[in-house]
Parts: sequence; structure tokens; C-alpha cells
Amino acid sequence: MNAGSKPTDIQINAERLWGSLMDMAKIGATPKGGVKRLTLTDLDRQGRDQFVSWCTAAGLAVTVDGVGNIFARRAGRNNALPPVVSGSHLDTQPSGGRFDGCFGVMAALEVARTLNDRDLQTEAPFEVAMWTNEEGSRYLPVMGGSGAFTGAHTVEEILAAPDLDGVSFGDALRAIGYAGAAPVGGRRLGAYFEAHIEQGPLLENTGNTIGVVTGALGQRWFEVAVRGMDAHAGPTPMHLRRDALYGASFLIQEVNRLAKATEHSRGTVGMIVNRPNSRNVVPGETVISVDFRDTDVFGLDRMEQGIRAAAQRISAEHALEIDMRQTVFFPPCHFDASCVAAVRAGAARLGYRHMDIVSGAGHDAVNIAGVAPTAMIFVPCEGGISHNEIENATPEDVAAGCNVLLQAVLAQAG
Ligand code: HGY
Ligand code: MN
Ligand code: MN
Repeated sequence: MNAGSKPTDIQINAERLWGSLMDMAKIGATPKGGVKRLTLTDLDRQGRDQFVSWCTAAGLAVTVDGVGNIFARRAGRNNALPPVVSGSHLDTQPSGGRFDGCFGVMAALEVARTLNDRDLQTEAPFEVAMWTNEEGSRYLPVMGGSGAFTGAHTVEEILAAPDLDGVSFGDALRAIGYAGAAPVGGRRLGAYFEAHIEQGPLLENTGNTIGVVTGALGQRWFEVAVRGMDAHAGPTPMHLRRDALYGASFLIQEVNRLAKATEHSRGTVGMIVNRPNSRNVVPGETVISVDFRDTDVFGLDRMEQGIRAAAQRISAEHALEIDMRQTVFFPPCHFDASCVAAVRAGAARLGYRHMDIVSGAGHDAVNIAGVAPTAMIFVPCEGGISHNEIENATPEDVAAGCNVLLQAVLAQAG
């Protein structure tokens, strides 16, 4: 920076950022204005290709690792230093929106583009990251790409995971041409920042533009299989039935009762597979997902114990077998104080109203926080709505979030 200039003199190009967001949203656009770009599908490939071509056009060196994570690197003055990294994900929920994940990837790309415009070289290298399968909708575990990078999951485990049609992660990754040669993880990051929409109502309700994210709720997910007996819906008397779906309905009630017991606990049954799912057959097998979240592990333990006790009762009362398998566990996450301070200072310097906030959603930053100093920047989304095709944010708010990201990156990358 030339003498006399202040860090806040450098501002991102808000039109270019919004344009990239809207262009990316065209890939997998849905009639209701959302985006369906499930991980490792051909639409994901198109989104990845678009992202890689923008990175290449910005002069970034692109590498892809063995689980499809993409890193676009901008050299610093001292390339022996571990890079400052920023990014998020491009995969969406089946009924996703235009901003969840994509905003963080486009914001990080816009930081690189702005540094190019100003011909600014940071001390440490800067990398834009796109993590594979953050959403965990098609493949478990959720946040699998960043989890493989940090060693929370083995590459073999990630590649072997099957989707509901039995297609493995590895086969789907190879089919879209993103089974990269770069090793997965095993390298230090100087710091990691992720910009994201809040996906909740707090910022909007309090009139804040920036959320200084101090951490994230802990999460514990289960797959629960309820097994009874297929039977004819007509001749089978009610008292002789072993109805798996009926049994699962009590579990769903209990998940909600447990989660409503405290103000910071969450419980969701989001997925159900019912077999044989025929109108006139008493269901013999029902599999449900359970997603518990809380600010502390004791809260997660309380809900787990509660649902296990309920499963025992329901199993006995309705002659059903109930198997519960834990599929995801993230302890409550606390981000790095110096990175959080860099975000807060950036928001203050730029004059944006801001507040500290804990993320109810999981993010790749939750994984990366285990291996590098990490923090996140939230911007409001309309009505706090997300994981919904009507998810919306304003050009002003995403530009504000991206400007804070730029300030935080400059503070950490030198
Ligand atoms: O589940 C989550 O919190 C994130 O959207 N994957
Ligand atoms: Mn997300
Ligand atoms: Mn999401």
C-alpha cells in the first residue's frame, strides 16, 4: 500500500461480486429462484468448472486434492509462509438457495480479484478454497471434504461412502473429473476465514450488517432404523401389527420434545426412508435421520440419552427393533480469538453495525478450526430463511461481508 493510504481505502468491487454470485446461481437454477447443485453431480461439475475458469482468469494457481477440494493460490512475497485461506462450498441442498456456500467462495475470489486490481502483494500467500460436500445431503459425513483435509475422516472413508442409489463418493468424484492428484491435507494454513449468510434471523432482527462469528453449536447426528413386519393393510388386525412407520412417529415426537426443552437446543428429523412405502402395506422398515445441536456437549448427551430411552420404550411397546447409529459428531466450536478480533476490527473500521454471534449451522470452518486459526463473517439473509429456494440477501450486505473479509485477510496475511 502506498504511503498515507489506509487499509479501508481498499474496497472490493461490489458489482463484480454480485455478478459472479448471480452467474453461479444460474447453474442448477430452480423455478422458484433457488439452486439445486447436489455434490458430485454434473451440475456440481459445471459449477466447479466455472469457478476454476474464474480463478485461472485471475491468475491463481489451481490444485485439486484427492476428495475434490479445490485450492486457488495467489503468491505472496514470502511463499514459505503457510497461506491465509478463505472459501466455503459450492454444493447445495436439494432445495437450496443462491447464497449458502456460494457467497463464501465468491467473496474469497473477489478478495483475490481486488488484490489483483490494486496490484497488492500480501506477505503470506492467499488461497481461495472450495470444499467438497459441505451439505451432507447426498453423502455422509456432512462437511466431508474439509473433514478429510483436517484428518477428521480418512480419505478412504470419504471415497467409500454410498449415496441412496449405492453410487460411491469416489465413483461420483471420478465421473465429474475432480478426483485430484494433490494430497488431502497434511499442510499448515496460516489462518482461515469463511464468509457466509447467517441462515437465521438474528442479524436482520437486530439491524446488524455483520455477524462476528465466535463459534458454532455442537452437533450429533444419528441414523435410526426401525424394523417391524410388512403386512397387508386389510386383513391384518391392528393389535397384531409391527408397524415401523407408526413406531418412528413416536421417535419424531420425542426428538422435538427433547429439543424444545431448552432455548439453545435444536432437534430435527429431516430425512425419512420408508419401506416398502406402498399405500396398502404396513411398513416393515423406516429409517429416519436425527440432527441434534446444542451449545454444550451436556445438552447433546441429554438429548441422546432421551432418544435412546424412548427407543427402548417404543421397541417394547410396539414389538419393533430399533437400531441407532451415530453418523456425525462435532463438539461446540470456539473460533480463534485473534481471527475473531480481526473480523470485529474490520467491521468497526468500515463502520458496519456488527454483533458477536454463535453459528447454529455447521460450516467447513468448524472443521478447519481444528487445525488452523479460524473465524467467520456472517451477513443477514432475508427473514433468516435458508436451506430454502427463496433464500435471499442484498448486494449491499454481501459487499459489506466481503469488505470485512478483505480487511481480515489483509490483517492476517500482512
Ligand atoms: O447442517 C449444517 O449446519 C450445514 O448446513 N451443513
Ligand atoms: Mn453452507
Ligand atoms: Mn447449508
